[in-house]
Amino acid sequence: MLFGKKTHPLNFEYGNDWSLEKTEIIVTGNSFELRIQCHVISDFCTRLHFDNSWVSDKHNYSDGVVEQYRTGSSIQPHRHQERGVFNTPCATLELGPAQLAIRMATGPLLETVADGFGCNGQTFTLQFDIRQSSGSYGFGERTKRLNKIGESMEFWTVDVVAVFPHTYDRDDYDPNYVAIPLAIIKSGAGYIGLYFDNPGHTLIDVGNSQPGRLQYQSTTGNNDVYIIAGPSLREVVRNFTALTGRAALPAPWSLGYHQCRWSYTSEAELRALKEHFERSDIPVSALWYDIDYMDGNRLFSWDRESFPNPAGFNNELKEAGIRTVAIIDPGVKREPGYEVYDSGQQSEVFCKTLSGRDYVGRVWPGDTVFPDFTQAPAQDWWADWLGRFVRESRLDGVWLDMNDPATGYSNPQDMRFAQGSVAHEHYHNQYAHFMAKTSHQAVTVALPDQRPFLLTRSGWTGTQRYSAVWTGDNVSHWQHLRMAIPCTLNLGLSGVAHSGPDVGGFLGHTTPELLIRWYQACFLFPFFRNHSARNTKPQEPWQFGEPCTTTIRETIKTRYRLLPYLYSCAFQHYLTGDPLLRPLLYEYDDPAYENLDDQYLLGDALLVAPILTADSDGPSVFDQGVRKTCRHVALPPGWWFDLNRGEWLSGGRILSYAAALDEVPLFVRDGAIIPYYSGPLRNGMMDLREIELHVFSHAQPGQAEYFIDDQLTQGYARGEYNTVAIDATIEEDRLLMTLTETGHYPTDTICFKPVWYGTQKLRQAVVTTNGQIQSYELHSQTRPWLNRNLAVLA
Ligand code: MIG
Repeated sequence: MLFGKKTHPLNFEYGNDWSLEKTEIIVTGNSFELRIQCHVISDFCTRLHFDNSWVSDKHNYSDGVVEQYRTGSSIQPHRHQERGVFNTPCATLELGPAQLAIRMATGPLLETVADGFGCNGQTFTLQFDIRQSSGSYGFGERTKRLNKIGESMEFWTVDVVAVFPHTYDRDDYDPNYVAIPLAIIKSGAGYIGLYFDNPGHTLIDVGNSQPGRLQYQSTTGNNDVYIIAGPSLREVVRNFTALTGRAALPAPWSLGYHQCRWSYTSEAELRALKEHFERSDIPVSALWYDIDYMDGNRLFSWDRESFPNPAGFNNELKEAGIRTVAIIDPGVKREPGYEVYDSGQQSEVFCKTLSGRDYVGRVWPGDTVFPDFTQAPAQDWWADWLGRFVRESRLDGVWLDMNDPATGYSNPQDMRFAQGSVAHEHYHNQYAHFMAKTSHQAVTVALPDQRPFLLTRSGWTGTQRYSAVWTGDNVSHWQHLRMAIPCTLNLGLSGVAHSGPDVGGFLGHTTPELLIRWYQACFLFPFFRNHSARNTKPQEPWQFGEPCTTTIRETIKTRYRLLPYLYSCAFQHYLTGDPLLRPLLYEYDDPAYENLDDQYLLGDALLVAPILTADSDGPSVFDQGVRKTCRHVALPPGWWFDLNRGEWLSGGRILSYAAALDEVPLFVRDGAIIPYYSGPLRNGMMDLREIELHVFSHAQPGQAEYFIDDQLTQGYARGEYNTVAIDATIEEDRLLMTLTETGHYPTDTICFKPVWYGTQKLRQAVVTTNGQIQSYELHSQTRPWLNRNLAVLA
């Protein structure tokens, strides 16, 4: 596959005539016929189907859209002047022989250029006029900036390091591990989502080769284009995640801090690691097994010399509040006599070549074969092996790697599906997706009524239904640290709400300053894991001694203190599709924020503006003998509480902010109520039945929503949870809080204690929980935030 090449717009042929049929508009060119149908998917979504006469396999292999939205009622077109028109609840679509105009019921209009769609054989293009557009987002996992205007992006999942070895320490490679062909376009006053549901090789050029023109191209298959209503960015994302699914609620431990390395190679090393965490007073929720736990890289095996009793050891860790996750690659060692291989071969579960041989790649175990996760026999076989392995080893989660799929020097195109009957390209981008889907099912069965935790490297639209994503092999470079923010933000806008980078950087050697800044930049990311490659400088939190260890410890602890908030953001994602991590644009639709990607919001209340440059790259200042690095912080309108200085700042402006090495510019919105855990911290063990409600109220009354469930089982999915509406106001010198719990979970299972951050001196707090009144005398105390103790009234 040659990346970076596309069909020149002048090499397409465009339609020159059109006619109407019952449920189709038929466009003809000299060399092709396009039959265009329109389906109402829901009130918020309309689908256009382009059936190209050159495409022989007309089946859409995509598993991106959830079942419920795959069928729709087809719409009859009518003639209006020179155009064929489809009227649907969310949009009116007007078609000419080569033009399409999309008029959203919510206002925005998107039109193609004069030669707007056409074909070159199987290759298909749609080209929109985006001269009026100043922002474009989504596109899944990407390098570079948040706003993709001016970029060209390909959708073909790759093992980045294997494909771009020489460009890899830069930040401009494309494609990436995950492929999600979603373009969110700001058009005039509103946003429109276009989801191109074609799992083959596609690309979207957003004004890169021709400014003002968005070009979509697909090289195989027919195209289903889902048009998704806004008009706000929030509504597009909510609607897109309704269409393609949302992440289930995570187990709280998976929202904790994770420690990984390629590789911890023995039980003794892991035990020492656990003891080091405890000795350093740094909580950790999970330790990870990279490939070296296996016996010769054979799946579902342990190197028994180094790991004599994995189940016993994993249980021992669990008792100390530490979970374990093991890496699972798809490649099965091609070795007659190895049970996993033999049984797979007998059941014919491996991908085949055109001639019907088992397709062979070359990865860690040597020659390897690859399960065909798209087919039921392989799904059952995998569920059996993986389920048994997870259960018997007492693992808590699985880490799916190399599923791009990485095949070494072996050409992946030779890998076919369904006993060789389906060409590679139909499932290439979905290999990881089906691996995640199958593994998710396996773990759900193996650990009944728990919450499966999976992490995958590659993925397709909708993979968030099964797994979290990490953004693959980054480098210990400042550029890669900066890139982590826009990349994670765009993943969130593309439906993948649970993701994060390797903290500290995977390849290359990190430095103390870079490591600290990386922890600070990512300590509130949905997935928070330090991971590094073999032969690199170790980068566990204590590796650089003091004062690094203390700074990192407090950063990690603050993550745990905010775990109830992270959990409620995850709950909100499950219910609405709102990502946990959001660009400012998500909450404040201001042109000033269209390109802003060096700061972000967690939920709608916390603003994080980390230091992303080395102090030596300045600008820096000396403040009372302490060296501080400066940056600009855009504070949206209203008042914000500065969690480093403990003071209220007025927003609607850009601040210059200086932060010492142990500081992260962190602000809370006026009117926010943040649930905070102030109990003891030991690894992943937290008793979340006692929660503090930190009320940040200056000019606005406080308001928030909290969710209560068992945090353990799938009960919430059956409706067993409560929503708590929280209000806070001031009356003279009293803080009045009202908590109203509704839902299908027992009430009063959690004790909420108020903590006050306002400017006013208060004497008392009166908390009314479901009608029960309790009052608290408020006394001055402190609460830890990063490396500061802030004075509060509690
Ligand atoms: O070829 O399992 O992205 O996180 O440590 C490298 C070893 C294979 C790539 C993953 C990385 C992991 C590594 N894997």
